Amino acid sequence: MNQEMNGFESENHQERVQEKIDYVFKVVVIGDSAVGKTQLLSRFTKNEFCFDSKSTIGVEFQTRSVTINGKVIKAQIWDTAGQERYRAVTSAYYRGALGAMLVYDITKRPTFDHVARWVEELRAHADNSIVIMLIGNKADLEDQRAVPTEDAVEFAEEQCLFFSEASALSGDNVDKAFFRLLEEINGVVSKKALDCGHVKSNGGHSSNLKGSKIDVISRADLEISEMKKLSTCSC
Ligand SMILES: Nc1nc2c(ncn2[C@@H]2O[C@H](COP(=O)(O)OP(=O)(O)OP(=O)(O)O)[C@@H](O)[C@H]2O)c(=O)[nH]1
Ligand SMILES: [Mg+2]
Repeated sequence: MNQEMNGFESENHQERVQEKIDYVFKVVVIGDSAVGKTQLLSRFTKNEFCFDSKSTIGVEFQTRSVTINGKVIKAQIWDTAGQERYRAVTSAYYRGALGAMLVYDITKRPTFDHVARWVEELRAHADNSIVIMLIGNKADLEDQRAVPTEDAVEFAEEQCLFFSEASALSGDNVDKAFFRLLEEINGVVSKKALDCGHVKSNGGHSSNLKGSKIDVISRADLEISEMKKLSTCSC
């Protein structure tokens, strides 16, 4: 893991890296209203949390530059309202997105039950190589848990998603989850570039991009750990 991945970067660092950005990765944050999308974004980009956050209206994005495998990557993270009536977007919001944070609230079962619908929306509107990270937010509210971690792990396995529980309030796993997503996007982008080179050099036949791994942050220690490689994964 790069040094920049271990903590929140200073403004100086941000200014320095802005001068030489290798890639800009667009990431969208989706999920039901009030699951904590805006606060996760705020924690990752500004290391801030607001208790009385208002529902997002329209679309906004924030950025944070990080270094992954020696490349300076500017994560441009888009946020919109979870509530249907405020969502003036669909295709435009997803256009060009390389990654998605799909958030539910571990204390509100319906927000997890709706995750399948959000995945469908992603599959319908986003590029099919988009990397998806499922996030069970509000992990600090363990005593109010309504979604067992195992249910989310099972769903993530079925759908070939990365998975993590996190807390925008405490900050637990927020950086780790975003970095994991950005690392994976970086891998996809590098592979695409290689495949393009391959196509150019041999005149055709590049392999399709395939998801290969599920990462899970366990409830016990909230650490990202590698899980089994899925042999049945079809994505
Ligand atoms: N305890 C706890 N509360 C959280 C956490 N994240 C967000 N909240 C609270 O949950 C409420 C909703 O958070 P938002 O970030 O505004 O939710 P949202 O998903 O952006 O909602 P919409 O913009 O309406 O789609 C706020 O009162 C936050 O303070 C968390 O990790 N733990
Ligand atoms: Mg919001």
